Amino acid sequence: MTTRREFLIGTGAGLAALGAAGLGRGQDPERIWPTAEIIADSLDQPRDAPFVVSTWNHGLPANLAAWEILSRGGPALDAVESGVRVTEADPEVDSVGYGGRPDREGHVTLDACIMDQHGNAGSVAFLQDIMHPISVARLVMEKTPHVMLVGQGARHFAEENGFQPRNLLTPRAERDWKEWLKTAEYHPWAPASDPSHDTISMLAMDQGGDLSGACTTSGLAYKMHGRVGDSPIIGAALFVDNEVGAACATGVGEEVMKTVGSFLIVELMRQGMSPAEACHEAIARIVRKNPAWRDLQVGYVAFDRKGRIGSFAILPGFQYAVMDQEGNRLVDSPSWK
Ligand code: SD4
Repeated sequence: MTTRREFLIGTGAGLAALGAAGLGRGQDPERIWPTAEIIADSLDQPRDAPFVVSTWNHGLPANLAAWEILSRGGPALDAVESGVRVTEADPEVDSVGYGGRPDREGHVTLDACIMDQHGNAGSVAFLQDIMHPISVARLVMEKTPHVMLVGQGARHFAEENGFQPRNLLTPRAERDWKEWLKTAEYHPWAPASDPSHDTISMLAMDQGGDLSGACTTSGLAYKMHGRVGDSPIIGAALFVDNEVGAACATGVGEEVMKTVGSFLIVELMRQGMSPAEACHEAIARIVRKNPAWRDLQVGYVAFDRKGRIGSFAILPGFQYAVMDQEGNRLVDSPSWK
């Protein structure tokens, strides 16, 4: 395995990364580079398009739907929309779309965004009763002069465009919510006991080399009514720049928003960092500022134009799914802790 020292000495990118990370006086360099795995990660090698990357293990079936489009030369934008629609429609996934956990008042409220190779973006937040917020976000991008619609306005727009409203609160989610109400203890920052179910963020490069991304979620379980997380915020949960690469997030949205994580990662890649290094630095920004970081989970995954993929999380347990010519597989992310 490459050691940290070999890496830093052996690659210009490593040195550039250390410089860009801006090691301050008194900062412990071991905390800036806590593991060697980020460098040893074999996904940090160039790969041919097309490929698709998505968060958590529900990314595996979502990738398959995206691959159906990518493998026949279809656009990355269609691929990411179709991919995450699989998760939105799955009642077993309790953190996205239908079957998502409600807020503390029992309402399932959804956030989503999408971004294409031209830098166009669309987003919906606090949307209720619509199964596929990602498709509404795409229509906001394509049919309106705006980027974001929220709440009732987003719902009216969806209905005007043929989306049928339906109750998204499944009996299972309702039962769990009623159980939660008995204590109503709210620890949104605590890592989920089952970390395999969370927001889906997906990034793809198509055969033509164009990039797109999508992100969709029901947000933090039992959140305050009206709370919106990072998932519909362009630059926070998702950012795509066709010249550089793409990045996306999962986890405690407040931390991602405060550090504008995905935009930061893409900009760090533009300055020469690898995707793994850039994800690591975005996590470092959270850890350095928030003394409570041990109780927070945030995970980032990103790729650059060469097809190098990288990730980093605050806590162990974050996984992402990658599909390319080699197949569809789940990858353990390195983490700070
Ligand atoms: C949010 N980022 O609403 C979402 C939740 C999430 O993995 O991603 N969980 O803050």
